[in-house]
Amino acid sequence: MLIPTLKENPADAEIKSHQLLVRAGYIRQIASGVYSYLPLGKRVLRKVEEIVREEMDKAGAHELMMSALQPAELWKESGRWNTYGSELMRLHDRHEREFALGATHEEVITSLVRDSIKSYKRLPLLVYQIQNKFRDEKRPRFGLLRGREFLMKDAYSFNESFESLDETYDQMFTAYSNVFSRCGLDFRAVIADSGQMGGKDTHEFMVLSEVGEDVIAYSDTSDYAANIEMAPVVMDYPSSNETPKELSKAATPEQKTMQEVADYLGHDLDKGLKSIMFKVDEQFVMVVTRGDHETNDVKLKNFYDADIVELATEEETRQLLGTGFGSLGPINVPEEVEVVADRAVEKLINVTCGANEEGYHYTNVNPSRDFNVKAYADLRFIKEGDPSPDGQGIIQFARGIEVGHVFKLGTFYAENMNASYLDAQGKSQTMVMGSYGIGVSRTVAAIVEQYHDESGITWPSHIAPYQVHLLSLNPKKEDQQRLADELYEQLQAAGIEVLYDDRKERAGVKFADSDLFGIPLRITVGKRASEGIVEVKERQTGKQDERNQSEIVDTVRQWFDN
Ligand code: 9G3
Repeated sequence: MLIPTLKENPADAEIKSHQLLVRAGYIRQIASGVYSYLPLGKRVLRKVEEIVREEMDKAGAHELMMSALQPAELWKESGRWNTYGSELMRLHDRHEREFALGATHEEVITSLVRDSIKSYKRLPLLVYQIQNKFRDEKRPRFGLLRGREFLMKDAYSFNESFESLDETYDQMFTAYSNVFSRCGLDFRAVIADSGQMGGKDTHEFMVLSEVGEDVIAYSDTSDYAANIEMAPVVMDYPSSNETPKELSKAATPEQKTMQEVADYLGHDLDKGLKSIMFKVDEQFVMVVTRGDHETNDVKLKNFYDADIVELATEEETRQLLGTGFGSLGPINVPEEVEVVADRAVEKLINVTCGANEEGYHYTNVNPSRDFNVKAYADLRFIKEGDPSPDGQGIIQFARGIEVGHVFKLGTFYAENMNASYLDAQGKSQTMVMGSYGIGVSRTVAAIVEQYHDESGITWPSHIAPYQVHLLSLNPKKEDQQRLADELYEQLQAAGIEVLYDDRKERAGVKFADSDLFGIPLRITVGKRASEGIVEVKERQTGKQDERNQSEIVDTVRQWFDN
């Protein structure tokens, strides 16, 4: 059987799930972010797929399989051919026609449905597939957590109205909660940012983990949880009772960072203004925040409803404002620079900011008096300790791995691709869509992140590749070999999934591999084989016991039943 285990962690594996899945012979990388699933890995993948299938079918979705090869025309119709850069893997066929490898399937499913559904009687429609997706990530890493070819379940709903979409969305929400609970995961559904998808509500299902790339802002007393990218800051900033002083200028010759300037001028960070230059689509924008806050680029993008938001370069900044990043400020900026500020700035009194002159800062700056802004808006990242947006409790942070994402897409694709239906009055209406994704291969890795110990993986019982790992310690001994062979037959005859290690290897090698694999129950045939006695050990707890051969099938059945 192909299970190439390794004693050492692969050099490029930084996190436990990546290390253990490779060392235990579950996966092998063939290119950056591209993996093959070996027999143990494929069996686990199938177990997670089956849980997803059962919950999707229970929710009334029907499985289909779309093509991974997608004609560019569809992406030109939706207008997305050019909004995705090099992340969308593109190729030409033998006739030089343009194709994309499927990164997602909104365009394909919409083109399928618009040609086959014409009447409101056929809605709502809910279909899904489980298929490899291709996204040319700039920095693939962490094994299956961020790959360039990965297994996704993607579902799409077509509804008559937003009310109907709400119902489908809630059904999917429940199905997702069931999937991740059955996978044994500690997860949270968090309010997310719908990004360039347009659409309204969207939730991400996050598995709590220190290696998660996403940060979740959650309330310490209510069930409020949101991706930090979009978590709104809902708080009243107290008006300062200071009297505004005369604006003045101070030399800050060596001071570059916010902290150095604050220390030099003798105030805290929150009495300084931080000005960051962005390019929002083609417009230069200076975002001003309080010195102890961070600009949230996703909020900025949504504020401008922009396609691209990126930091301006130092030379662009120098050309515009005559100085580098160390002394930027909103006072007297040229008109091609638009100034927006976070709401926390509006009522500040007597603060400092860069003078747009190398080595100088203004002091006693009073925003409402000394500079004007296009708008004050919620443009900063929420912070730990801020009040929870739902008004209950205080915000804490946690890191999460996004394993699912449900979207209310609205009519974006149906409008762009003419997916319409005739309503009960015979009037043509635009379909309303939802899309619902689960990262199946990413879920496998997330499970390992939550289920492992220092010796290897400790799978939840019904995710493991096999239920029982049967070891014969000394196959040369006739009585051991015979008992182990008999047990193998008995367990299989009882319908129990058993992996049998009958290799001519030292016991230590077999035990080390067994700990790596993480199969829930291990049955070891050793010295007491002559008495028909074997050892049974639970992988997760380490609890072990001796059993007579005649009790084994019942012991295993009972163990998996409760
Ligand atoms: C692309 C590329 C990357 C992408 C997309 C398109 C993310 C893209 C958002 C979604 C929305 C939902 C159905 C399943 C659930 C998620 N990354 N998204 O559209 F061309 Cl290269 O995929 N799609």
